[in-house]
Amino acid sequence: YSPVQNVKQSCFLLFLAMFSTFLFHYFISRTDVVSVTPWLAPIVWEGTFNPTLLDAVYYKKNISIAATVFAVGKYVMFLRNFLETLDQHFFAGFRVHVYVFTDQPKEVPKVKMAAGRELIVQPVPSSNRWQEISARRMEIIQKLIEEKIQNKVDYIFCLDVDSKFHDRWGTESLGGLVAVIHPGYYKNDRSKFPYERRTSSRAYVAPDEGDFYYCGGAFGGLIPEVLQLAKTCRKNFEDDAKEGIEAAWQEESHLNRYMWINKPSKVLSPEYLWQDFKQREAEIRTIRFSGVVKNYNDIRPN
Ligand code: UD2
Repeated sequence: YSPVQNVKQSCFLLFLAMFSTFLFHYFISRTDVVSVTPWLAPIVWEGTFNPTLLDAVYYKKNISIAATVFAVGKYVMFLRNFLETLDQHFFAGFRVHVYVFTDQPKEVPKVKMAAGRELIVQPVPSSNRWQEISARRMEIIQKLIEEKIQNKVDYIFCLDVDSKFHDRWGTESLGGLVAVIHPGYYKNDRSKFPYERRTSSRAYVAPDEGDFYYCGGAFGGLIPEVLQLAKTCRKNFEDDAKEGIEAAWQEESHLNRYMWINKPSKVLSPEYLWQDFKQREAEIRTIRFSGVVKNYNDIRPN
């Protein structure tokens, strides 16, 4: 070897090492956000996982996933966009069963799903109180799991219909119990979270308690874990109702209480439920799923 060639080769290797470190830090690890909870559950952000590797792991397991969505009253108008974008981005390439609960089965758009994916429409009663529609979801999810899907699917995600997908939501989101950090409060101190603060409610969370404020509009996990969550939230909601109490944010308040006691094993960043009316922040490198802008007065029954 000539000394010049040696120096050239060392420089090249040094450049390669520096470049791969840069790539790793930029694409695989994040230093601008918290990516693990104090109980060592991952917090999933773009750049903290390798999608190809994860998909390969789960393809081998031949998993199937259920998604539930409710479209009661005027909310049927959101279904087409929700379903079309779900088919494109939600567990693309995996077996997915989408359960649509509605009071108007004939109005459900006939969206053609990709191979291996199915759309199942289930009738539910209408209601003239939006709070009841939102809250009764836990009861219906409990029944769906117990009566239909317990031995059929591995994971379930329960999603708000007034939303759409924009980017991958896939195997990186899988876990025993999965919660999504609410985009409205992720920068706030926990004393500011809109938990139920009345001690008389079963959803009560004290000012010095709580980890994150989670969304009611997206949660999931393994079937037995979500069954336990749905059963508990439903019972607490109903027991509160018998005493004339409705938690501040209905089932979202009960879900937050549940997640404080039963820590989620995976936490999804606000990329997994952004709100279209909010300006995108620097740490949000991608928006995977977001709530569309809506006028409550036009669409809610009360
Ligand atoms: C928040 C939560 C929502 C729920 C609610 C509780 C997010 C992004 N959203 O949203 O999940 O916890 O607070 O108050 O975390 N629905 C109907 N018909 C109706 C009313 C509601 O089908 O007339 C269904 C529909 O699937 C909708 C969901 O219930 O997506 C939640 O209702 P919302 O979107 O009006 O609640 P919102 O935006 O206050």
